[in-house]
Amino acid sequence: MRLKDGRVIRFPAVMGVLNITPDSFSDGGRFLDPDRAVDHALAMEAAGATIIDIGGESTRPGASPVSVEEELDRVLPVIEALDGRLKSPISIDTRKAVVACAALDEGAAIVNDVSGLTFDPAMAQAVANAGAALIIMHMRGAPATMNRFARYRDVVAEVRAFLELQTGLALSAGVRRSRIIIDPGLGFAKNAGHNLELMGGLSELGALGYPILVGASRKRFVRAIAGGSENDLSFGSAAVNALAIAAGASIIRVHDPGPAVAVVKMAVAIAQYMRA
Ligand code: PMM
Repeated sequence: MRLKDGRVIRFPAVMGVLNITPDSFSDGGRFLDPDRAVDHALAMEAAGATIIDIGGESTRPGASPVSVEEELDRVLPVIEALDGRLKSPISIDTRKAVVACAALDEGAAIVNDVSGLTFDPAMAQAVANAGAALIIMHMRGAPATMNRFARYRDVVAEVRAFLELQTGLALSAGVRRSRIIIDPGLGFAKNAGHNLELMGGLSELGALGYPILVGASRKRFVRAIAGGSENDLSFGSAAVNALAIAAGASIIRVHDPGPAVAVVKMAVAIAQYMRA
């Protein structure tokens, strides 16, 4: 994918997660100090991440929203400090257009909207105006309430319909087709069974014609199925990531890019020989 500034992201890519929050699922509280956050972003790039996803609002189930000011205070100093030091593009993980615009002004190139353009009516236009890339993720409700909405008749079809609608919205606002990425939103208003069904139906989402991002790293369904020890979570997440790549995913979002790069290399090597 070619970004506005000419940088190219080669797929499949590993996106490293940097949550600057006190309460995120797996790395909450670790990177609230800007210097530590900057060091971690650089370390993830050195380990092979080619996108760094920076977020200042926790989206774990039940998390309470943070104000625009708080979110900006968390992410902007880090994005600013990374300017000129990080080669990889930064994606800003936010639902708010004001935060997205400020981050894009500081050099971020991608907006990762976990609400899939449902939270802030100004988001699609903001992304289009900046010429940024956009990740449209499926979610229902908000992190504080989403578990209530984990009811589907056909989760793959419903997620696909949502993504079709929201990518259409992005296109009408002027976001370039070649800069849109879709994401089934594993764990967002979905139970473990829904996540597995979505993994099984990734190729149906791929039929929409956009690159797919899969974020499974250390999520609750991995814990429920693979187990909760450090090793269980790492290897369980790696299994999801390998299968995602084999099913055609273009980006995996992970907390530990080093092993994920090896997973991608291996999965890509085998996927070229997979038979229908
Ligand atoms: N998951 C989380 C946060 N942001 N963004 C995208 N596009 N896809 C995801 O699956 C996703 C996301 C929650 O996980 P974290 O708290 O470990 O960052």
